[in-house]
Amino acid sequence: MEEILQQIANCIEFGKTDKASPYPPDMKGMDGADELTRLALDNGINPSDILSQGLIPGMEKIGIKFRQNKVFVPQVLMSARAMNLAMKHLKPYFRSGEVKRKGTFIIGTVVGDLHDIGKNLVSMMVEGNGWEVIDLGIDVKAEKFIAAVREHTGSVVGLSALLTTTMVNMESIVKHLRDEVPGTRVIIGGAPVTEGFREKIGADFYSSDPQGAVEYLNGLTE
Ligand code: B1M
Repeated sequence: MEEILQQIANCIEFGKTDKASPYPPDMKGMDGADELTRLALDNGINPSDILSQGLIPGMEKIGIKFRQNKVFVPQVLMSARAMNLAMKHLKPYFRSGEVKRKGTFIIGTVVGDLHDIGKNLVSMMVEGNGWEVIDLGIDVKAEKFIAAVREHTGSVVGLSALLTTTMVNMESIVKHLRDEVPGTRVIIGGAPVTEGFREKIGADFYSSDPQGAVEYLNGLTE
């Protein structure tokens, strides 16, 4: 059992989606995350173990390598694709409640801002670490964040911005969230955002990369 979970973790880490994929070259012809997750379930391995001992360790490793500049956006996207294929097999167990998520994370790029590549990476990394992610997309107004938090009580909110002209919109979103749904935790990030800015607007956490957001979220569950 441990061996197959280790193989799944490797597929996630190295972006081996399925047998047909020629990437990475040294895993060509081998089963990928898709086949191995199906095989693990067919062999009676608990879906929670597949998540916690296969998918999550693989995503953690790629997150750390990305932080250390040992891999770049394309590799992370391949890992996320492998993770999505594995997740497809686990979805029924999430729906039935047999596999529990760590919590819900609502993310969006703030109003006025159309950049979504960084936001998508954060979203994939957080999902791969066992959280349910509700991605509100780009150009998201405070009202939409508030409605989502009301629908998913206790969720954590993530705000992304790439422009100096739109990061300022984070301030009013945080303020509205504080007024409307007190106690909601807010993480902010994006190239122009800084720790000093976080302090100024009163958000709970600033992360310069996806891994920091994952570590903060996981810390909330301890
Ligand atoms: Co835009 N753009 N852009 N652009 N664009 C930048 C950001 C810019 C720095 C380019 C430049 O001038 N050198 C500049 C901003 C200047 C500033 O404000 N300081 C700029 C500009 C000016 C503009 C327009 C105004 C251009 C124009 O039309 N005149 C316009 C604005 C449109 C709008 O949003 N209203 C515009 C448009 C676009 C495109 C649509 C063409 C395209 C976006 C496509 C898309 O996202 N789907 C685009 C792109 C691609 C860029 C650059 C080239 C790349 C951004 C990117 O995706 N980086 C960018 C220049 C650059 O960075 N080299 C630029 C890769 C991504 C992985 O990094 O998003 O930083 P990033 O995410 C990181 C971290 O920041 C962090 O994790 C990610 C992974 O490490 N992170 C979080 C992000 N969100 C987080 C949230 C968290 C935690 C961490 O917690 C919640």
